[in-house]
Amino acid sequence: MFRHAIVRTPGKNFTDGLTTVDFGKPDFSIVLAQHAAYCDALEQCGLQLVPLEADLDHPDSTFVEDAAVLTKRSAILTRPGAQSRLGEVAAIRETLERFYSTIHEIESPGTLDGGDICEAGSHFFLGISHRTNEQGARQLGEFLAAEGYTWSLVDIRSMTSILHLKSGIAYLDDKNLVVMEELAGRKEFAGFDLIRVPREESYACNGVLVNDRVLLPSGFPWLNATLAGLGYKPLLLDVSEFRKMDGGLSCLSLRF
Ligand code: CIR
Repeated sequence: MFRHAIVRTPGKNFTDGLTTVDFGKPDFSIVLAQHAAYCDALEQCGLQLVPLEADLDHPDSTFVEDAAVLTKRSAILTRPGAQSRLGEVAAIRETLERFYSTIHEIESPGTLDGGDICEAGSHFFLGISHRTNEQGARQLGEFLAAEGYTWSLVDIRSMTSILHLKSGIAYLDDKNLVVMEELAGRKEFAGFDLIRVPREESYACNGVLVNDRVLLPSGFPWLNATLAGLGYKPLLLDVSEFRKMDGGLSCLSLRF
């Protein structure tokens, strides 16, 4: 069970952040409304919010997930792969120090974005992307192994359709792994029960299980119906404005 979620209000320069997609410029008033609805949904799932104020020095800082990886026993501060995001980690450190007595960090030349890290029960998938390099992933792997987790690398550098590994996969529970069609054939996922998402709904792979609900982006009826059919309880949220900046549901919070 998660009890808390760190979230950060988007700053008014949110649209100056990084993006690789061409879906137009986010409308800031809708950004704020969608973020508020996201926070309400987390509360509805039973979480207590740890809200951080907008950080105008870092336009992408509302995507708090990229700055840390959290396990049951420790927090691992990342070293984001985009230069403009490196400074986001300091504030997340201060916040996590209130909750964790063990804090590790990824060190240079390692780089790592939390969006590349997918916890799947006692195993972690570590994405190697244009943000997370092998040194960063292996440093994280050592911290995880010391806590008894297993891990494996999933190289997504040849894919142009996703920024982070978790843009294309989401672990639910009981070995159920939501996976975009392009990744479904990867041998790394053998042993898991794959929910293969058709190409037209790939974006919906960035869902997140929060206690008894699965947060899913609205507008993807196949995955919504499929998860409901498996007994999950989807909670649909419109994140259109975050999608324009390569973001989604998982990256907007750090849950623990
Ligand atoms: C970035 O490019 O870093 C942000 N605009 C989006 C980060 C999304 N984070 C995530 O998927 N974990």
